[in-house]
Amino acid sequence: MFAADVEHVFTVGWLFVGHSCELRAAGDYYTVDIGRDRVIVVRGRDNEIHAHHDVCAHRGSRIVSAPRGNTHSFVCPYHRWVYGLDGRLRAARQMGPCFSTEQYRLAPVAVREVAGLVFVCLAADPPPFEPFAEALAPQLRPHGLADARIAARERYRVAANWKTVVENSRECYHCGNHPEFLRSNFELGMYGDLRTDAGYDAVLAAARARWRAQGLAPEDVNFPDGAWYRIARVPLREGYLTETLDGHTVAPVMGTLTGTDTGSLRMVALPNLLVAHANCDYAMTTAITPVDVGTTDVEVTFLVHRDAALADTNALTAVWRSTSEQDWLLCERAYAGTASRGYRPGPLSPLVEGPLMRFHEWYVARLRAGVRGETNDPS
Ligand code: 3BY
Ligand code: FES
Ligand code: FE
Repeated sequence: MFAADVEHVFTVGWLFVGHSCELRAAGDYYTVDIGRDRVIVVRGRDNEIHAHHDVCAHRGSRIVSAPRGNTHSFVCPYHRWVYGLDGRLRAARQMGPCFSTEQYRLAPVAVREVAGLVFVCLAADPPPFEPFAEALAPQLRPHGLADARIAARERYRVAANWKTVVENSRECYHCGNHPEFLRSNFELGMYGDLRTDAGYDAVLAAARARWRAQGLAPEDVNFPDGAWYRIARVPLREGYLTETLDGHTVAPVMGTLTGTDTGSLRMVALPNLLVAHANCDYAMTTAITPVDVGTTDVEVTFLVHRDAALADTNALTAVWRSTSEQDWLLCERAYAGTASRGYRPGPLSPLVEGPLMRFHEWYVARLRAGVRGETNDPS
């Protein structure tokens, strides 16, 4: 099942791979590993973002050794074939008179950028990206991520299957485990959470009216027609301008936002952008990589205004260091139990675990489409 997940669920559709602000200058690149594939994502001389398989067109060697950096060209360490940033072969030594460099290049990978987030698709015939981009851009662009800078990054190796980690992120039934998160966040308001509260509804309605007045389009997009993404702006608790322990901002207002009254923009892009939050002063993305059946890598990235001078990053990362670590412990315990002989699936709450069921439906549909070879499934 793990091999099938990687082969089908992770290679059929779009995957979040990182931020465009890390690819500011021509030659800036990073690599991402997806199962047995490694993709190089690079800013070309044409100022476009390109993605290539890290596989030499000669005898297949991996080319790049540093996971990120800046380079003029990609030189294969084996026999020194030289590729341009656009993936074209520029030079190959001693290949005889019949050889033409024009016939060879690094195999291209489909890549798209929207409002500073970079996605790739390993499928030969990628599903459409535009519906997602059109839904996300008006909401996220004002937060200025494309021109931000990475202020901090936390990496975790979690002893749990990737689906356990996704399931955990799809419900707030367990949010009592997150005292730091609940300082600024309501426990309600998660898509598919049917708990009602007149106080929350009133706060949300008032916030939406204020956001609309600022031109922050407040319409939520919740996995339309079973699609792979969710985009929603939610209010924070009274007195909290951002998701910090004390509610104070840690950095200047980002992008073209006109003030701090922006709430918190929530994004999910299945299967691997577990969650992203864009607040008025910082943004956070949490991306997962499946390593093996019982291991998942997680990368949490914090972005702030490019010119923000942070004395230290503790105030920026405190809520998420606590919340992430609480979540990984919950996931590890849940995975250990479900992997044991004593496990029988228990009931899910129709009140608060609806989003998990939606994830299960999405996963099964994806897997089925992948197994059948229907790679161009728009969901
Ligand atoms: O990602 C999580 O595990 C939860 C779900 C909702 C809030 N968040 C901290
Ligand atoms: Fe890359 Fe030979 S394998 S140059
Ligand atoms: Fe959690």
